[in-house]
This record gives sequence, C-alpha cells and structure tokens, in this order.
Amino acid sequence: MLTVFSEQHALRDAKTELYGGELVPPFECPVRAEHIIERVRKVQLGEIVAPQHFAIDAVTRVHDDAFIRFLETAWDEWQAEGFKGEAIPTCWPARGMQQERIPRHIEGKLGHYAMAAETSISNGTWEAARASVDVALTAQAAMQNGAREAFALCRPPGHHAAGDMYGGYCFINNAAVASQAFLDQGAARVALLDVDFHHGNGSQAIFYDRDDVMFVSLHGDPNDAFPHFLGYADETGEGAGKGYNHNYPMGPGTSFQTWGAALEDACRKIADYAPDALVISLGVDTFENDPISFFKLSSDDFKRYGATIAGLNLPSLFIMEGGYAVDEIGINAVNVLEGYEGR
Ligand code: SP5
Ligand code: ZN
Repeated sequence: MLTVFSEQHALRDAKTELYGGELVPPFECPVRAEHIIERVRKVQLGEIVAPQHFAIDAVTRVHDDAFIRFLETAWDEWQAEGFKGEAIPTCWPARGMQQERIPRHIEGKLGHYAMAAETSISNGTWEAARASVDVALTAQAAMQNGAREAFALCRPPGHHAAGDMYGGYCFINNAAVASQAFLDQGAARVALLDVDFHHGNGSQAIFYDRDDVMFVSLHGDPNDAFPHFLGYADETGEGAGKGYNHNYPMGPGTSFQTWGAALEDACRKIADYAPDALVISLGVDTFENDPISFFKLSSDDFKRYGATIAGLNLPSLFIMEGGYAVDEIGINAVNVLEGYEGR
C-alpha cells in the first residue's frame, strides 16, 4: 500500500496542553508520526511519497473561509498582543450569549472558533495543518488515479475539526476534505468510518444533513469521554441526512469482543449503503495502554480489524488520527494496514 508522509508535520510542536489543570507537554507530539513512518519502512508496507501542494479550495469545500483565515493568522495575532504562552481560549459564547458575532480581539476569536481548550495554537501550527491536509489529498488523488488503497500519514489529526471549529488536537478535517474530494471527482456516495477512540464530532457535523457521505463512528461513550457533547447513539442525521449517521458509543473497559461486534454491525451498514469509496479515520487510541482513553484493544486486535475492513472490498483511504501510546503507535497503526492487506 502507498503511504503519503510529510516531514512538515514536525512544525506542529506545541509546548503546552491544558490537562488536569496543568500545562503539560502535548500527547499529540511529533514523535508519533516518526514512529509510524519507521514502522511503515520496517515492514515494507510499500512506496512512501511526499505530498503535492493543493490549492486551498479543496479545504474550503468543507471549511468556512473566515475560519481558515483565522487559523492562518491566529498565532501572529496572539503574539502581537505580547502574550508569553501559547494561544489558549479562555472565554466562550455559552448559553444565552451571542453565537454569531465574531469578536475583533484574538481572545474573542479563539473562543468563537475553539471547541476545547487543550489544543494550544503555536508557531508552525498552521503550516503543519496545511501539510497534513495535503497528505490526505495526495493519497486521495493517488486513488483517483487508480490505487485501490492508500495510507495518509496525517499529523496533526483532523476529525474533531468542524466547518468552523478547531480543538481535540485538530485544525483541518483531513478525512472530511478527502471525502468531499472523492465526491467532487465523481463518486456518488462515500462512507466515512471513524475508528478513533474519540467521537469524530467534526466529521459528523460536516456531513450531518447530507446523504452523500455516511458517517459511522465507534467511540468512547460521550458521557464518559471527550468530546462529551456529541456522539450519542440517537444522533442519526437530519433532513436529507436522516439515517446516514451512525454512532456506536461504548463504555469504559470495552473489550475487542464488544468493539469488534460493533465494527461488524457498522460494516453491514456501510455495505448496504454501497459507497464508491471508503475513508477510514484511523485512530489507534483504542489501544489498552493508551494514556488518555479507556478501550482494551491489543496490538493483535488491530490486525484482526484491518481484515474486517478489507472484507468490505471497497477502495479504502486510511487517514491517520489519534493514538498516544507512543511506543506502540507504529505497530498498532501499521497492524491495521497489514491486516487489511491480509499479511
Ligand atoms: C485526535 C484525537 O484523538 N484527539 C483527542 C483529543 C482529546 N483531548 C482531551 C483529552 C481529555 C482526556 N481526559 C482523560 C482522562 C484520563 N484519565
Ligand atoms: Zn482520539
């Protein structure tokens, strides 16, 4: 399988994450991608290419223009205020406040566009996010040109980013941009399967009222897990999208037996939908030793479920999302791809 990878991911190297009331070194850190690409090389998964650069238009097909301009300038605006730390929102348009007005001051803009406070905006964040979506679009283009599957080793991840929101370590929704690219290049239907531990709130929101992308997500029950405010089983889509959104929230301690059964159910829904392409938001934070998650998948389980995904027999674009057990992240992510390939 082809892998697309950009060294530019390393530009996303924030020093701070707000966690448990402290500023700690971010879980979403550069060494994650280094370990994954090392493993891709070690098992000889296939050719590794650098991304081409795409015009921003492919991104603004799913993201708001003003939001993208905000991401581009946020760090400079923050620095211009003379703040010493990284950019963290401290004030939100909460219940009863004005949701639509976008304040002029950077602190107001951060509150308007952020869905969570753990994700500091830092020097180089925009450039890395831009390279990450180029990775996704290059892998998608390879499939448009005939590849049956591809691995977009994206970093930073994307599935928490909505049309006009960042957070959860995500800025641009790589999987949503790639799904839209398939549609724009002739696909009638795309299925977006999200196996990251966390609910892909951004992807769900982007496609919630549409029937041309079916969003299916397996994740920690939002009663207990980030992002807490989306990802419940009764969220099934609205308008034309009614019936095209499927959530499988699962509780603390969920085993592969339970998780794998949910995946099989999800795959039946995808097969019935008969999409032209499958995009997989591949997070490996479902691993038993993940430091911020609570599912119990072993490294071998990742291989098993890769084979289940292969059983759909669809053109498949794997987009890297989360996974924070850094020592095992390469093995776990690449096990899914090897399992898919029947190795
Ligand atoms: C892409 C991705 O995986 N984003 C995840 C963002 C999670 N951010 C907030 C984490 C809060 C974790 N609380 C964990 C408590 C552990 N005891
Ligand atoms: Zn995650």
